[in-house]
Amino acid sequence: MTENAHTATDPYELAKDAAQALRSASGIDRIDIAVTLGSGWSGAAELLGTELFSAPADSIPGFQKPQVDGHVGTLRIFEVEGGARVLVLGARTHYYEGKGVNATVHGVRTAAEFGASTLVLTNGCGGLNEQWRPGSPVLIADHINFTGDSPITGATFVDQTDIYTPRLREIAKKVDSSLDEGVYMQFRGPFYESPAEVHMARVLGANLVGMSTALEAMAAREAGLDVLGFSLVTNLAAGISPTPLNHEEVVEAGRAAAPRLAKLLSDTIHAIAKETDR
Ligand code: 8IG
Repeated sequence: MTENAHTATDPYELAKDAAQALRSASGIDRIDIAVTLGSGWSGAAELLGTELFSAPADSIPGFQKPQVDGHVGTLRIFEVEGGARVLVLGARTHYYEGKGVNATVHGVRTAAEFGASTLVLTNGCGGLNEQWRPGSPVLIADHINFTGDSPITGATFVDQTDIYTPRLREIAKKVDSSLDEGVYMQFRGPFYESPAEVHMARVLGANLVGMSTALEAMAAREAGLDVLGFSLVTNLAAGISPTPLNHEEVVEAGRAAAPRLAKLLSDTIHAIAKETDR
């Protein structure tokens, strides 16, 4: 076991180091809820409550600069009404970046080490159900991890029944009774699926396709967290729409949906906080 926060090689030790670094930097000894902001969902942070802390992600052990846009995500802690503390993970390392599965679930493990009991995962993804117009939020009921990889290793037989906690899904549906549920299939990306692959996803029982979330939910489950997942259908998956989707239309649909998504996510987190013992 290492004493140096920057040299832990075991991914679980690195998450402990990261949680300790967050404690020292923020003066906050533990959080209650963590939320990962996927594309389309970032507006929720401003609605959560009082910001107690903010830091560039790469100032904390194990969080990395994304290789592409060079934009460093931010780690923030908010106090919501009632006193619960929410860690907002504005940085996500995607599996397709090639840094390994441990890097992709580091934020999840750090949240668990920092005391969280609940993790809310959000993403932008492709939808297979034609009723889900671009801009529609969908609750994740279950997933298919199609990456061929796992954050869980060794003889650790983690139960994935109810991996997306039914109690939390009920809370979300109370916040918005029009929410549909879907099955999310994580591909390794970074390519979008071919129409035949989207057809395969449907045959296998999925109706949401994306490049995150399943591996993170697995790591959360291993760490004993309750998990809630929201997808934003940003586009109809390849081959579902007879006409290829116009990129500007997709961007515009996301922009138009942003206020609703922010409110849905923030209201759901507030409702979860109310039912979380501190
Ligand atoms: I936004 O259609 C977004 N992310 N795999 N497929 C996959 N990921 C996505 C998609 C999609 N749209």
